[in-house]
Amino acid sequence: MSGPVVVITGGVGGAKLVEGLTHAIPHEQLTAIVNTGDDFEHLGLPISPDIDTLLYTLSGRANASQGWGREGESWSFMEVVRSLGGEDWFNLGDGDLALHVLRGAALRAGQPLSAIIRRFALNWNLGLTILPMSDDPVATWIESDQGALPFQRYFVEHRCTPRVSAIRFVGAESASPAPGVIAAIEAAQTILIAPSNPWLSVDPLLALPALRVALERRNGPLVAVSPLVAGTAVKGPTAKLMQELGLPVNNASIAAHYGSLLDGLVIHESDDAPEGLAIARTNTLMQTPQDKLRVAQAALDLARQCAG
Ligand code: FO1
Repeated sequence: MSGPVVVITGGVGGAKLVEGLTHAIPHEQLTAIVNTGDDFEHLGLPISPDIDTLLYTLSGRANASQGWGREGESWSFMEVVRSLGGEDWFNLGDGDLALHVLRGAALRAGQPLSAIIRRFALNWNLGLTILPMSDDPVATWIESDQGALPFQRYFVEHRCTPRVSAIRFVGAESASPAPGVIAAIEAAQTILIAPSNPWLSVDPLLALPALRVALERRNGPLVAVSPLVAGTAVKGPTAKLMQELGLPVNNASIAAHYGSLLDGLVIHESDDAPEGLAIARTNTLMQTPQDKLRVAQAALDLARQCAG
């Protein structure tokens, strides 16, 4: 696959596929469009978890076992916050703090998020293009049996225990795709959806009208990697969420969720194959660099097969 590749990603699983793709194709051919629905302001600081997880993962700084934040992080800031009775349900590591402080200063100086992230990626020598889905605020809200919760309160404070009845993306209707997002989609020979939670990490992007239309209009292959491994989610609330939404926890539900957008689905070798679209099977568990490269290659190969 020689042409440009766009990968739509959010969360930890998504970052792993993007890392695999950076070893499968030249960096200048790869654009990651990242979910910002998880973003929020905490202690006056702008937090962009899915972007930061990608920056850490691709720069080799990520705490892989934790799934977020930095390896070898120190926590002096949080110790003092706690001692002063500050909010401590959301942990900001001392190194992580630098991203939020610099991002906040740049945003207050009027720089768009996309320009800030481009500069961060450049300073960490990341050759691929990383685009937030939008420079406008979009906030994922969870309707649950504990009431309406902003995403991080659901995910971190309540540890995904509330029972979810609906998910809303406040601001999506009026948010514009970030500069370069539509152009990247239109120029892409291949578009991949990473093994991110479809309802929480991919839907915020699909809720941006102009982004969804751009995906529907292009006729190149669009392939997703299922977030389910051996019939459940590797990490995070995907399986629990699907049950709460009344959906069978299987790849047929994943395929149905993306509907006509999808040409192919990469599924775990032992899982069910949904009808009506091209399927590739591999071990989709990504723990080692070899795993990530294998899954990236499987997705690119399936896209090539779908392109005919
Ligand atoms: N997740 C947690 O479970 N606990 C935390 O204290 C926490 C802090 C945190 C700080 C910065 C950041 O970028 C991510 C952080 N996360 C934390 C993970 C975050 O909630 C998730 O990465 C995404 O929002 C879901 O994909």
